[in-house]
Amino acid sequence: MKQKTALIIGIAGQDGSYLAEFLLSKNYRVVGLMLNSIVLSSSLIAHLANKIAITYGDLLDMGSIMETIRSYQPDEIYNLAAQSSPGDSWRLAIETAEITGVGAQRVYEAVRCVKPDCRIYQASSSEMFGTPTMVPQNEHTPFEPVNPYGAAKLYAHSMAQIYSKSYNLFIACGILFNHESPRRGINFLTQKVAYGAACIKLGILNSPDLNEQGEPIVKNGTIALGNLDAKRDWGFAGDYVEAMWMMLQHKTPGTYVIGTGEIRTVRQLCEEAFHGVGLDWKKHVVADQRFIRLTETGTTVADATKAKSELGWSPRTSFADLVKMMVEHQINRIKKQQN
Ligand code: GDR
Repeated sequence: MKQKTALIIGIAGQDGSYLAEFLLSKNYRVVGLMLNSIVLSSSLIAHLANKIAITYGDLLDMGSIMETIRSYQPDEIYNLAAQSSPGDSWRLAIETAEITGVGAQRVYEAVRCVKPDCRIYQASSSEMFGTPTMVPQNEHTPFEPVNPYGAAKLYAHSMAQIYSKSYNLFIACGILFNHESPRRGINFLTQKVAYGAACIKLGILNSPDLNEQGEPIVKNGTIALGNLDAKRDWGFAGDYVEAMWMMLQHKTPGTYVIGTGEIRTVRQLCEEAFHGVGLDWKKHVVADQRFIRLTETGTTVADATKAKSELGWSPRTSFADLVKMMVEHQINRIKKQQN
């Protein structure tokens, strides 16, 4: 069978790096598109550098996307690039619209013009549900985004349906709920908590890594967080990239909700992380108004029944194992830095 080529747009992010490893294990030729400001040797894909092809481009630059598709003739494209922080999306509202929203449309346009038989995976998000009236959410739950990020993702999601129907393109959308890993960016909640618990366990009471406000994430032995009552469905990113691939192997393009179906609060996350290293989270976590969002997303939890029945996908990693993996990774990382 002919070797397939996959283009991963946003390969240097958490999901891109796991997906690249997964596709290599499936014998794909993997091409990664990334921003030229990213330093490959210190990126999340440094260990894959001699196994993949790297090209530089930007979702803001239609020419770079078209040229990449023309040169590599991919069978599958995974669009994972975005301004991916809902919390930052008020401050970066226009950039979020341009990259996360219209950027995805540029990919659909480029495929339409250059290689219309190429299958596209679009990373949609549970943030499109905003304040959902139904809990849990499935593919029929109405969308009601509450931040610029959710609105931009919804634009990209709607355009995927329109391009699919109007031009007969194969565009599958995964509505992914929160997915985390040791490769998560430091300003996302789970990594902030994992890093904080690891520092305090190792006796570091003022950390070198800084939070969204430019202050040490651990300051005088405590970490400052926003809304401790927020509820989320947290899964492992490594499990979720397999669902992306499965969507593109299905006979027809569809939309699939991907999540664990388990709901936890920020407090429960803190408890799990600190308890795992023998600490009481209540002594080390403080609520700080500065991290509260202008509008908080409602209770998002996935009903992934369709993905299970149509694709055969289910999450494999438990919440406890995910948190343990992240805290242990941070402990090892900090110890290495100390040596
Ligand atoms: P989210 O992820 O916005 O859900 O988007 P994040 O980890 O930033 O927030 C999760 C929840 O934790 C609450 N929270 C805090 N969040 C951050 N970052 N920092 C804090 O100090 C803090 N305190 C409480 C937040 O209010 C929120 O409720 C992620 C991203 O990966 C998106 O790209 C993706 O689409 C969605 O998940 C599904």
